[in-house]
This record gives sequence, structure tokens and C-alpha cells, in this order.
Amino acid sequence: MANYEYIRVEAKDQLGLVMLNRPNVLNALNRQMVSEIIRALESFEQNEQIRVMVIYGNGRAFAAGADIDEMAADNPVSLELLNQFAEWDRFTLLKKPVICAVHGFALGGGFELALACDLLFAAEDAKFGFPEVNLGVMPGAGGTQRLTKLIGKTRALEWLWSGEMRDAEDACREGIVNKLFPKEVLLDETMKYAQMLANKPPLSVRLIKESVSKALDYSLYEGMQFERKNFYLLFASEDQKEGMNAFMEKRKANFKGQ
Ligand code: CO8
Repeated sequence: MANYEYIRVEAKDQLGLVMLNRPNVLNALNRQMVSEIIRALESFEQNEQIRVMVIYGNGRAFAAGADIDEMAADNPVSLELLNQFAEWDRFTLLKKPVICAVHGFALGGGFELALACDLLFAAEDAKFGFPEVNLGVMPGAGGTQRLTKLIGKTRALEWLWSGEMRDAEDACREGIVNKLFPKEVLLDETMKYAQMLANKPPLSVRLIKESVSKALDYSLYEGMQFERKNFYLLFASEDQKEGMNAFMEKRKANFKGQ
């Protein structure tokens, strides 16, 4: 497995785990770290053994945002030339499920990373927010877009303008957090869920992800046409035969991802 400086990566059965690992700065995301996260996820994407990916943080936070020390001296031209978001954009191309387990702070870029994942599980101590407004900037990695699509315009504006942190229960009520757990069991419960998902037919799982993502961009009609093609496509898979035969033969299906 590749050598990373700011993350730790582990393949555990069918799960690909990425741990953010700059605990002394609350896992502040510097550019190299973002690059490492993307490269690690892409390598799991290519790994046939891996069916589900999980991201979590080491220390007392998930991630307290982009690394402010690194960003402070940036200017529009340096940012344009750096084009750091080209790498970030590759996150949306991942087809396997990505689950995020958040404890402690998920702020700014850390919250954006969590929102980019497919499911978000949180510990009861989790705190979410976009403090960028207090730094004289704003979210830049999808925060204004993803939050608005999830909770609606006026609620997103209120939260983004205030820069305030909200607790996990609030985030759960807003529909941002899928499941809430006591901190001590967050990772175990996330792994259990990830393993359950890993046992589902992988082609169905990825085409459901793709179709649901399209629902955010497409009209209902276009989305349904897209869904239908994916539905048809699954009838070309061995897992469709296996799943339906297993049902009729009253036995457990053995899905192979083909
Ligand atoms: N960047 C750099 N260092 C940080 C960051 C950060 N975002 N957050 C915390 N740290 C460092 C602190 O400087 C401190 O370092 P040191 O011990 O050397 O002084 C260490 O982490 C521990 O932090 P605190 O002592 O401040 O811990 P507290 O428990 O007192 O406070 C807070 C925790 C409230 C989370 C506080 O650290 C804080 O406010 N952090 C900054 C939060 C923030 O403003 N985040 C938004 C950053 S901007 C952004 O994310 C833009 C995203 C654009 C796209 C990015 C794509 C990746």
C-alpha cells in the first residue's frame, strides 16, 4: 500500500478505511492531505476486494477545516494556478459507497468532506459548521451547494451566514446525519453497517448511488429515464440471476459483483 504522511489507510476484509491523521491540528486539511485522501479512495475504488469505503478522524476531531496556516497567504492567481479543486472534484467520480464517521469537529472543509460522502454517521459529541464567514471567506469545496440541496435555501443561508457550530442532534434533525451513536461505539457501528452494505450486490449498490446522485441534477423525467437504463443494465449481471434464483429456491444469495 502507498505511503501517506497525513492519513492512515487500511484494507479490512471488504472495507477500505481512511483515517485522517494530523491530530495535533485537529486534522486540518492541507493540500497534500486532500491529495492523499483522494488517491487512497481511488486506489480502493480500483481494488476488487473492496466494496465500501469509510473515512474517519484520529484524535479529538474529524477535521476542523482547511489548513488556515497554509491558506492565509493565498491570492486569486495562486489559487487559480494551483487548481487544487481539480483533485477534490474526483471525489464525485467514486462509484463505490463512501461512509463518513464524524466525531468532534467537522468544520469548513472538514464538513465539506463529510457532505461529499454518501452517508454520514456521527458521534453524539460531533459539531458541524462553516466558520469561513468569520475568516472573511466562504466555503469553496461544495459547502454552499451540498448544504442547500440537503436542507433548503433559507436554512442553509441562516447556518452559513452565522458560521455557528451545531451539534449532532441538530444535524440529525436537519437530515444531514444518517445515524447518531455514542462516541465509544461510533466506529464499531459504522463498520457493522459498512459490512452489511458490502454484502449487498455491488453492481446494484453502485447503480443506485449513481441514480440517486442524478436526482439532484436532473428533472424528474430525465432522472427516471436514467434510472430505467440502470435498472435494465442490472439484468445483464450474474448477480441478478443469482438474487432472483436464490429467492425462488428459498436460499441465501451469494453475490459476486458481476
Ligand atoms: N487550520 C490550521 N490549524 C488548525 C485548524 C485549521 N483549520 N483548526 C485547528 N487548528 C490547530 C490550532 O491552531 C491548534 O494548533 P496549536 O496547538 O499549534 O495552537 C490546534 O489545532 C488545536 O486547536 P485549538 O487549540 O484551537 O483547539 P480548541 O478546542 O480550543 O478549538 C476549534 C477548536 C474551535 C475547532 C478551533 O481550533 C478553530 O476555530 N479552528 C478553526 C476552524 C475553522 O475556521 N475552520 C474553517 C477553515 S476554512 C475552510 O475550511 C475553507 C474550506 C475551503 C475548501 C477546502 C478544501 C479542503
